[in-house]
Amino acid sequence: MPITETEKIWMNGEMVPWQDAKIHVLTHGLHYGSGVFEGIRAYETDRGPAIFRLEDHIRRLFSSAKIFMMDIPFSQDQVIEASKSVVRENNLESCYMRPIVYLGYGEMGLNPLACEVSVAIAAWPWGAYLGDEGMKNGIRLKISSWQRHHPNAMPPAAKGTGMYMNSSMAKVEAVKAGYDEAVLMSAQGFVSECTGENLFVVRNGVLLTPPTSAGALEGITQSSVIRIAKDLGYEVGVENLLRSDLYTADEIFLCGTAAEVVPVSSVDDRVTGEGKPGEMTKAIQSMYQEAVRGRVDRYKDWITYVG
Ligand code: PPE
Repeated sequence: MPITETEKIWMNGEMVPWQDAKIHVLTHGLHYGSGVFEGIRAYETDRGPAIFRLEDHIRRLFSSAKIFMMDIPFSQDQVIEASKSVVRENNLESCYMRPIVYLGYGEMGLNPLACEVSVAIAAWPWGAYLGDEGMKNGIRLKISSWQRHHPNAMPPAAKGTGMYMNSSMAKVEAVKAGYDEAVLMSAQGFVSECTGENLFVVRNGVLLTPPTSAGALEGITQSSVIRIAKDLGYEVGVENLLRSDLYTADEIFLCGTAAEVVPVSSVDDRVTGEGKPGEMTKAIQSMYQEAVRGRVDRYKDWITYVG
């Protein structure tokens, strides 16, 4: 999806004009994928722009960095304040935000410990990640021939930049085969997640999602969906799912910050339920859209106003 340029990007403590936010070609992160990042959305509310679950995203950014032994030279509070200022200074009503921590220029080779750690935060307006049509009528999934990372090969709990080569290969395979998105299985044979989204299945009226031990990111949207679903009175379980569970599910949807809540219409050409978004999916999708815009009192703790 194309990027819409905004005015300024926060880099290592300073606001830099968009065009000047550059790095050297020998940056460690470019060669070895040594970085961690977050994807965050801000939404228009009746009190101006608000960032959804900002503190939780920044906490995960720091956890990811800890896993890879990257010492972020700012406090979590500083990164939170910087994130708010990026939305403010670019006069954005709503946007997608991309904080990234990466090993910089100056050292080469596989031992990263001497590398300087850089931090940047960009923000730009971004539409429906899997398309408006998919949001409304559902998308077509294909199970990938690529597996999700084994937890002892790459840590699923971390959002490491280099880890996304795996997602990209799965995405390309699915798109070239005529599907919208790929589902990755774990090395142990269980359903893990999609290339940039967690996955939920409805079976016998119960909402189920795979655990992190199946290689899935501990999604922040996933946890929002679990809370919303329970508040709507649905039964929710976190458990391993088999490939066949996807073929026979009554409803399936994906969720993530960029994607939001997206219905699935088929998996490997097996039509999901009636082939159109199911009741639970629609109820959760619409409550999520209200919650992110600060319109639901019980979810106000998820909202950080930037003003
Ligand atoms: N799994 C993966 C692999 C993943 O990348 C994401 C987010 C999720 C699950 C959902 O996590 P959360 O956003 O906390 O609910 N993917 C981000 C990046 C997408 C992209 O770079 O493209 C996102 O949604 O921002």
